[in-house]
Amino acid sequence: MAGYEEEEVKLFGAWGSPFSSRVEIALKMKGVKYQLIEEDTGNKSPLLLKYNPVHKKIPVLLHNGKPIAESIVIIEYIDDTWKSGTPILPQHPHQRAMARFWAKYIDDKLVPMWKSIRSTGEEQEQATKETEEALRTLENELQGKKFFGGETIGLADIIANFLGLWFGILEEVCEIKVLTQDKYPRIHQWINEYVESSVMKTSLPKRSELLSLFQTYFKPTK
Ligand SMILES: N[C@@H](CCC(=O)N[C@@H](CS)C(=O)NCC(=O)O)C(=O)O
Repeated sequence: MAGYEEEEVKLFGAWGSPFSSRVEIALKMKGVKYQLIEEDTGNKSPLLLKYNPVHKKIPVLLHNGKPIAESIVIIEYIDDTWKSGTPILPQHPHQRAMARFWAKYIDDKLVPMWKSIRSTGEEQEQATKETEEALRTLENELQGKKFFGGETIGLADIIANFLGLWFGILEEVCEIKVLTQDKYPRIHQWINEYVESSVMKTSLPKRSELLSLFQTYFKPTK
């Protein structure tokens, strides 16, 4: 849309981060041009610390010099700011509330598991149990639906980005299997629809490259 090209949109992120990827997906859904500033989370830049002094984490969106942190907040900001492209949240207040509800559930219950799933012994058992409980809930939620957002990808789907690509990679690296096809057929179907969708084909990092990254950084010491 006219004028958008003149705007300054910078994303402080990292190509292998599912959180950073969420924001890239939202920007691509809206057709917003942006510059990705690759951060090293082990050696954060002064600018990242300046723009996200509270959490000191990526992603941070810088729009015309104004920073916004936290991926869910950033995605809602993107949806509110750019009316071009594909809407991310529905219009109806109840549907908007439901989208936010599931986005929060996925963020709270599933995403923290990617760290603990790498642990061993009792800790891993507990983490796996909690992950399975969350997966069962999501499996139920997908009944009769293509995406968490219904017929199209919405906020909750983007927040479940980790489940779409990263989860399987972590299972492979950690040599565990939680997300089995027989227990979670709808989630498997969702993953296929998600990664094959046109926006994800141009937004998600390459699986083989992510796998190498996690093999390097996340392989548990045995
Ligand atoms: N709740 C945050 C989570 C972001 C996050 O965990 N970012 C990680 C990279 S994947 C990070 O910056 N870690 C650096 C640190 O924890 O110091 C969001 O949704 O944006």
